[in-house]
Amino acid sequence: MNNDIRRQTEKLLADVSDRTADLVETLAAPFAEPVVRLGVTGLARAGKTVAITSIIQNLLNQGGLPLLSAMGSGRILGAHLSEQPDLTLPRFAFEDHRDALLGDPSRWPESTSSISQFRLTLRYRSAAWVKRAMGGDSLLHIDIVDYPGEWLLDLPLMTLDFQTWSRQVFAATEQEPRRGLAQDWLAATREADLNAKWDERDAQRLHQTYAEYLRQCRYATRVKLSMLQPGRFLMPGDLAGSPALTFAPLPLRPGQALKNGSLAAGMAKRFEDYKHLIVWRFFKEHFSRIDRQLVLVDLLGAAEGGNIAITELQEAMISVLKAFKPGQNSWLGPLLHGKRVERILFAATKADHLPTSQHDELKRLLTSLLNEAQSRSAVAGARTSVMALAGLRTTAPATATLDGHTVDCVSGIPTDSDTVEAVYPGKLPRDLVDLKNLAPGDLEILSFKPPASMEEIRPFPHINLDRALEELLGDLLQ
Ligand SMILES: Nc1nc2c(ncn2[C@@H]2O[C@H](COP(=O)(O)OP(=O)(O)OP(=O)(O)O)[C@@H](O)[C@H]2O)c(=O)[nH]1
Ligand SMILES: [Mg+2]
Repeated sequence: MNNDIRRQTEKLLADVSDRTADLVETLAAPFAEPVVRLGVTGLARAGKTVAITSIIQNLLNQGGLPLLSAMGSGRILGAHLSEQPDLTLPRFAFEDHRDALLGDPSRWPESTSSISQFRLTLRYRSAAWVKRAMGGDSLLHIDIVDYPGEWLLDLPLMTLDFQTWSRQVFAATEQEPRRGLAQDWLAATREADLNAKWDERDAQRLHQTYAEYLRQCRYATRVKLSMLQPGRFLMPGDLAGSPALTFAPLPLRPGQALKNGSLAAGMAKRFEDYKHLIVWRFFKEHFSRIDRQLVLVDLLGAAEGGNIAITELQEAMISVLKAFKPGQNSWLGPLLHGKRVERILFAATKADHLPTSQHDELKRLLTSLLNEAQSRSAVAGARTSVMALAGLRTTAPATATLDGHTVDCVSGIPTDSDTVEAVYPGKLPRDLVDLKNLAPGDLEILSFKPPASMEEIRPFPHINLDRALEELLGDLLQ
């Protein structure tokens, strides 16, 4: 069977089995305990792990979430950890991440490069007397799914062929900072003979130098680029080293014919395999089942990277928004069977780097970034909101005198220090254009250590985590 027919057949069979599963789920729904699948995503280092750890810690140890209305009004009767429903998915390592934060010295959790899941069950008293009269206390299972935002950025690849995608990747290296960061990969590509017979080691060498270039684009100091495809190259999960990830773009023209059995033809095949075996499956098996979505956006991090970093963040948001607008996407729409994410919250993370007086500004800037992105990609049907958030508040308000004026600061323990310091981060501009054109040093976003005084049995300090939960889940706890 040739590859295309095999793929079509697999998709058809998967579709039939999906529809059967949907039907069974619908028939069983009135008897099942309510479950909500809450996706938490964001690009690398956006703050997903910290936010989820804090959500779980604060729900388990009630008291720190007064603006979650069910909590504030005392209707949450208890929270406990339950067995997650998908036993083949990695479990979100809540206890490890929490213990890292509680350690002495306290550490930020390790970076995670894959999807994971966690089930937390809330027992609550409904606000509606009819519901109370009928069944006493109610249960809500919250299945939190942590997945890399990079995987959503693979969406546009599905409609591109290898040559066109390659052309786009090479065109991007004509500008700094990509040009400088791409030098080793471009040199390796120049040495490669595209018509030479396929050899796995050539593919590995090109893949490794290309993946390293992507890592530099994300992690090098003050770069913070976002449009880094394929997403799995940065966040491979358990697929690191697999053939489906062993490819790299090549200097080709759109429509250029590729010699059978050559390096170029082999790379093009791997690209197609990646799309169909990995991207398609992620959207089908995981993305399609999400009910509510928290998208964490490190706008302050991008601001450090300047104009290009913010422009790329905006492009990334366009891709993310398109994933939530499946109707306009020829392959994604049918795969979701009409199911939609019902609520999406975009949160500007690490708001504790700024004094409280600037949180509205941060929210406003993220709103304009999204509005510009949305005008090109409106989200139909989903309730969308925006806020400033910190999964873990590491700073306290402070003031200082600067050039004879009192300015709002934050005080915390900077990563490279052991003592509490008051830091003036600068002032966020009101406008996105001004944010893109900040001069180096206008905004000085220091990293802080986690606060030292946290305890296992107490809620963690945060900013707006309760507002975020109310926005995402409040209606389900009525
Ligand atoms: N001050 C502050 N820093 C934060 C907060 N959340 C995350 N950070 C910082 O951002 C880093 C990354 O946070 P993570 O939660 O690991 O981010 P992630 O999105 O899970 O990152 P990956 O797993 O690498 O994709 C942390 O190590 C902290 O330095 C926050 O609420 N406040
Ligand atoms: Mg993580």
